[in-house]
Amino acid sequence: MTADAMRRPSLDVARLDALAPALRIEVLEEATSTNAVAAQRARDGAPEGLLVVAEHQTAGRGRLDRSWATPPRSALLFSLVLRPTVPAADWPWLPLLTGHTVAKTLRGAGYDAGVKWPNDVLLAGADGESKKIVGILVERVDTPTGPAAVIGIGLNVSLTPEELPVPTATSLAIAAGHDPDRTAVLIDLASALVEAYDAWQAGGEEARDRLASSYAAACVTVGREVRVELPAGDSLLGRATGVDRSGRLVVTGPTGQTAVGAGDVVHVRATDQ
Ligand code: BT5
Repeated sequence: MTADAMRRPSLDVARLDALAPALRIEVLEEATSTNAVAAQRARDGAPEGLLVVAEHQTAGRGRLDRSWATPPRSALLFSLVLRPTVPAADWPWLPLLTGHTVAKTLRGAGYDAGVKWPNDVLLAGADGESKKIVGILVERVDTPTGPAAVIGIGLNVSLTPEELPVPTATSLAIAAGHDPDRTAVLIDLASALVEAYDAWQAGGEEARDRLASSYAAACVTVGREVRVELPAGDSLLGRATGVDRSGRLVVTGPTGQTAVGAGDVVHVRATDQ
């Protein structure tokens, strides 16, 4: 690691014991992608609750072959192995549950965070423009003991304005004016995720209804005029009017209502700003 990277403190691994026994933590100085490592561990039999954390990623992944980049020790980069028992039809809610929980946790810590459908977490800037602070990549992995889900989260913590990989990004430090303690933020986020996931899994139909209404109420995309860019290069224009029972965004336009799933969308852009 370069001298520049060393100026930032590493995670305090001893304090992460606070997450046991619900989670088993593996902290790596460097990984290609924590999602790739967690997926391999799941294929090798890792049980639910393995949390792979990296101080740096050399091949951080976004959706659709896009990349995720942050300087060493400037971010929280982690992937959680889950083995959900909910019906397969409810799996698409995992990314939404994750984004919703992360946004709520950041709001609890005083940040003006919101979730953009399906699962980008944005912070409102002083100029009123929202910027991306968290990226979430949920992948399904087939393993010898059944399908697993890998929940990958990248949160920009101490990046300076010069270090942001794209102009649409921001960091907690830029918003707060000081560097937050990464270890404390990781403990808060990981415990909130475990709690929300357990309640959703154990709560049956009622908990899933609750998530659907609480997510739709919190999602900053609902109520906006949007352009949804589709993989074939065409796009859908209309007002985002809700989120259906499958977690799809409902867009109401001149030709009626269309529901789009997260997997079918390249970008969603608000057009009413
Ligand atoms: C995402 O993809 O937002 C999901 C990113 C998930 C990253 C985590 S890190 C831990 C785990 N291990 C992995 O390998 N991945 C997960 P997407 O919606 O496709 O957005 C990717 C786009 O975000 C890029 O094309 C850039 O424009 C932008 N981007 C890249 N790095 C960023 C950053 N640090 N902050 C904000 N935006 C970024």
